[in-house]
Amino acid sequence: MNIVENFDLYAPRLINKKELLSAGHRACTGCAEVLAVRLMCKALGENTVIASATGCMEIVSSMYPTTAWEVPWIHVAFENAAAVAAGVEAGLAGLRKKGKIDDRYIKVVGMAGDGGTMDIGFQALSGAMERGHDMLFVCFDNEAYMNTGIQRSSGTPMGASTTTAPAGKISSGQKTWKKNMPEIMVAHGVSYVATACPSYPLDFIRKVEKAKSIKGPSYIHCFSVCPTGWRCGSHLAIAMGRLAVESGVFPLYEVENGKYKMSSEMPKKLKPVKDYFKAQGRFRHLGEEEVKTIQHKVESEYQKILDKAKYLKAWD
Ligand SMILES: Cc1ncc(C[n+]2csc(CCOP(=O)(O)OP(=O)(O)O)c2C)c(N)n1
Ligand code: SF4
Ligand SMILES: [Mg+2]
Repeated sequence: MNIVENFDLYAPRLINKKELLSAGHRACTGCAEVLAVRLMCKALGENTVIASATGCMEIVSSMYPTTAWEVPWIHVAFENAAAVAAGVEAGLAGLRKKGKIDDRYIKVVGMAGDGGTMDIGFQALSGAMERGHDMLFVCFDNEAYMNTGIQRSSGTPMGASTTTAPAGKISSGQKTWKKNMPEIMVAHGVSYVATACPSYPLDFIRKVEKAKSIKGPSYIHCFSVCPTGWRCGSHLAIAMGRLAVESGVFPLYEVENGKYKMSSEMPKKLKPVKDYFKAQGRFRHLGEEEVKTIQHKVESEYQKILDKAKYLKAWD
């Protein structure tokens, strides 16, 4: 039977049709981050409690007096999503022990942007992961502080122009390499760490389902294309995510109990980074030499992951 022609027959087995982030939110047109949140909710299902830091996904989903959330959802400060999620998890465990709630498994999830994860929320996340809470944390990385006006974060890639690291006569945008957050989580001994991108929805859902099944801490780093902040067409969000993966800028892989595995979505041969840069205004000022330096860095970082997963060099 042809899966494409008989999609309706197969789709229910692949994707939960129920929307737990409803339509009517206020995300920008073409926002890949809100698509990722939708997919995450589908994979998690109803027995979920989410603690969400201040950031785009909070701003667009909970404008008073409305909400797009169909699961229990707590809006917390910019810096403490992981601490609140850890507290909810401990509270639920206590209530269960006292027989005050039923035995149903409830997944507790903390979520934040790159700023709320890698910068100001880092301490809370590090503590929650180190204490081994039974929770998932998802970083929605759009590579800057977007909802407050595109300020740089430690997730902003080298060379990208932002309002606080602008490209101009005396500066060429971001001056530092992107913080490697998935590797920092691996170093915490987190049971399951994965990178994911909504341009690959089935891979994305599979990874969230996997994290849900893990008893203990898990972490997903989600590449979230932001057409507004990256200055690319809103129709390009899915293509941009694919190019980031295909060029090795954002490799898809997972680490289960320290064991690395490349995702099958990774191509045998990487595309040049300049193909990924081309349609984005934030990289438009970069010269040939700067792009070359970034290309080298991308290749060497990618090779490190391949080595850990014992793969051959992808561009050989
Ligand atoms: C202590 C504190 N400092 C600053 C702010 C203002 N603020 C709210 S969200 C935000 C940036 C969020 O960036 P990120 O976590 O990357 O999420 P995004 O908006 O990109 O989704 C800032 C600076 C705040 N709420 N609290
Ligand atoms: S600013 Fe970017 S991440 Fe935020 S809602 Fe708009 S497109 Fe999405
Ligand atoms: Mg951000």
